[in-house]
Amino acid sequence: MDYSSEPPHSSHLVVRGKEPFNAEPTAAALVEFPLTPEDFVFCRNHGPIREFDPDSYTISFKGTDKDAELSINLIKSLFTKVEVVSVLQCAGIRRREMGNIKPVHGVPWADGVVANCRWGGVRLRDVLQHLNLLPDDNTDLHVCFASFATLCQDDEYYGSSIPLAKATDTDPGVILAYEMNGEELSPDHGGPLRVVAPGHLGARWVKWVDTISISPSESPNFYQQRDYKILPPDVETKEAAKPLWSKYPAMTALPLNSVIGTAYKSSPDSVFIKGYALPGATGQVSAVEVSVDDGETWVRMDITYQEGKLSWSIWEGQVACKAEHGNVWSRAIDVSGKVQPRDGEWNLRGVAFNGWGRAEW
Ligand SMILES: Nc1nc2c(c(=O)[nH]1)N[C@H]1C(S)=C(S)[C@@H](COP(=O)(O)O)O[C@H]1N2
Ligand SMILES: [Mo]
Repeated sequence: MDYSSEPPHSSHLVVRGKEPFNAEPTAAALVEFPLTPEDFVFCRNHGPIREFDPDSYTISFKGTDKDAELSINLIKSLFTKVEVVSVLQCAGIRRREMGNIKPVHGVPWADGVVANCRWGGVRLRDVLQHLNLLPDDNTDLHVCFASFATLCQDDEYYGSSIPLAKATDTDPGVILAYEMNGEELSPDHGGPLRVVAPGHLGARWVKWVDTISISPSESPNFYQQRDYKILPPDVETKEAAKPLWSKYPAMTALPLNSVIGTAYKSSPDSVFIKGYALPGATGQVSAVEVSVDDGETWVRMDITYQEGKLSWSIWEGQVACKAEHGNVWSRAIDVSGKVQPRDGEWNLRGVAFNGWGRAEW
């Protein structure tokens, strides 16, 4: 694959792989910004990054019985612009920690593959409705997103899908985004147009999207069918996984999670702790607690930032503790009362790790 025309990348990221370019900031840097500035947004790629001319960029829409095409300029002018704050996270978040249990396959991500941004664009629902591509009965249909214009490692194109009913929900459903944090979406993050699928793992947020089709089945793409699935913990090799991929469901939401970005001695009697927390499928984070005694007792932290139900939460607080050095754990609790578990469960691909956050001071 040709990596000779990569755009320049942010220098604030720890590079985990050059070709394709995979890089993440530290959690300590991330928690300093409620909205993640572009330079601190991780880059996750399965192939080379391409720059496109927005003036000649078009998207093909394929319905069940007819097709249509729209230029990006037309998309911008025809539909009401919406903005949503939503956290984007890669399924491989905290894979390194899972790798401490047993080796896993994949980019060795720490806890920086997460970004809380304001996405600007149009609702997929509005576009499909305008093109008369939205069937009255959307049950059992899927919407497939593809980028044929970019190459990737495991298939002829990058693709994913989401059940159509979910994607065209108005709360908020899928956004076709051309802006990130009020700026034009950069090539690194999928400009001129990318899928923003709040509540779904990053793998569904197809960058440089150029084809959107309605289909009775999920995307046949590798990244929908043969990856981004949680296999049972006794499946330990690629060979053993082969016959099983088709038997397990594609991942949707990532789990309730929390991570400590900073922990330091703030006075002889106290430790200051700051981190982020991520909502899971059962709703927004309602509390974050930390423990300096292995989970015996928990101290509630203050949530200092949260914007709507799709954003991450930033939290901080002090814990009384005289020890010069020690360990601190964090756990998030959501509106349904669900509590982040102590141990994350191992799986072959190292996805969706969400054991208690941990740091040392
Ligand atoms: N076309 C394309 N879209 C893609 C990918 C890719 O490799 N190619 N990676 C996906 C994955 S796995 C993630 S986590 C997000 C990362 O988005 P970012 O690089 O803007 O952080 O994009 C998704 N969309
Ligand atoms: Mo990802």
